[in-house]
Amino acid sequence: MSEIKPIETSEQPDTIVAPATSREPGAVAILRISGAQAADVLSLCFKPRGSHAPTARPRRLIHGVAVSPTGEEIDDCLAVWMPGPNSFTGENVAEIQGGGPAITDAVMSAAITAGARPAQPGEFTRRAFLNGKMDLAQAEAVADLVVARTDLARRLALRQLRGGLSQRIEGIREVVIDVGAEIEAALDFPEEDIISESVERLTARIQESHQALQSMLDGFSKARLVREGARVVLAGKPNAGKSSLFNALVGQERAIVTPHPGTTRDTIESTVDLDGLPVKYIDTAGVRDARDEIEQLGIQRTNEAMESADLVLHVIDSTQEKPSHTLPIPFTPDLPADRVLTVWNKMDLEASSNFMPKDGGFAISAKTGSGLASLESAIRNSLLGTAQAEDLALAGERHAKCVREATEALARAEVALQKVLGGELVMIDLRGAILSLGELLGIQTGEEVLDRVFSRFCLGK
Ligand SMILES: Nc1nc2c(ncn2[C@@H]2O[C@H](COP(=O)(O)OP(=O)(O)OP(=O)(O)O)[C@@H](O)[C@H]2O)c(=O)[nH]1
Ligand SMILES: [Mg+2]
Repeated sequence: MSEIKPIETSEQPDTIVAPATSREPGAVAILRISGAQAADVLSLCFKPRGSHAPTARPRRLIHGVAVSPTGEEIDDCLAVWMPGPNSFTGENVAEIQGGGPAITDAVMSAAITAGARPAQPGEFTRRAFLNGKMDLAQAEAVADLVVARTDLARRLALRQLRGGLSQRIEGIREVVIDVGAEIEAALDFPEEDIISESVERLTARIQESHQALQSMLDGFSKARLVREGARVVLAGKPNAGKSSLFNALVGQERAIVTPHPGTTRDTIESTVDLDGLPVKYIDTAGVRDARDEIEQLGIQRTNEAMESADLVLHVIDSTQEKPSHTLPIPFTPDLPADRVLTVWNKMDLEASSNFMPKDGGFAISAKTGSGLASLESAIRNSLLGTAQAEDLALAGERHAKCVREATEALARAEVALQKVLGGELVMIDLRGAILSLGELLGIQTGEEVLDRVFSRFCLGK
């Protein structure tokens, strides 16, 4: 039987609680509470050691004990009180810092008995968004930052959280609104046609916005690689040295290497951080006209891996093939040339010093490591090119969809304006572009979109 009565909920959003740290045992686990009743919930499940109330000194850690609804001591804890609106969610927020999972569970049930309810994934950030603390693109960056796997991915997410993407989109949206306002004004006075000098100037402004959005779209596939990682498949004939090269690239003896052709039967994967780009290398079974059923199945997997690859390294044994030939990967479907790098291996056995691989191939030795550094920078370069952080601004299909729609609408507006098809037609497309850009920022975004965005957050964020 609980001695504490749940607090009555008012018109305001209910008070939520969730662990903000992982459930693994650790030195510190943090429970986060947010909502109008956060102060009451805190007072009911946390008793300060000193004489001050737990809310007496905002934003300062205070020492005390967490207590169960029956008043039983759970453990020594620290608590911090952060009254709204100057808090992460914009609401009253309290955090209780305790120890491992059992302590967190006990404090969490005390908080629930005291009137809070368990938060949904992403609900704290959703409230921050709804309270105007950040726009939708910034809110998404909170989740990206948590899952960033490399330093570059972290920097891109932080840039977005600081408003890098939002400011660019907002700037373009403002220009489109301006142009729209000018055309709208002309529509109100139909006797004064938009004179051709204005048409030129307005077209130029639309074009500029269109190009800025297009260059963001161009960088989108690269931004995806930084966020999700690139798949790089090593393929070629048996015994070419694929597994040896795989081990050298991942920096560990992961794959079995033997002098017998047909050693690797199944695909083997390992991910490395290639100067900020997460790269998953995939070693495969050598491709040949195999009789053995297991080997045939392995080769089938090689082909499947190649189909989903962002880049294929075609590994060739340079002691077996002539460098003057352009070699396709045997027994595999044709791949576009920009998705394949040809790698001539075993150069340590190559007697002639003027071995010149054809078509920009790379001469390396998986055994000695020679040529590996330039191969790695070529891999990074063919995946990312010379893209700079600002070209990698779009972080996710939702962003790309909004920008794509705005770009298409601006292209139509441009044509309509050029052909002087009439202001109303231009306005339809300008309004479309303004809506799409607003959607990216979360202006007038429906519940459904918000549900989708916040459902991928972890609990407690
Ligand atoms: N000298 C020399 N030998 C190499 C080099 N790379 C691989 N080898 C040798 O070539 C043989 C085959 O190497 P693996 O890495 O197993 O070749 P693979 O392409 O994975 O072969 P499969 O798995 O059978 O398709 C082994 O004896 C390796 O030691 C190299 O750069 N130099
Ligand atoms: Mg192998």
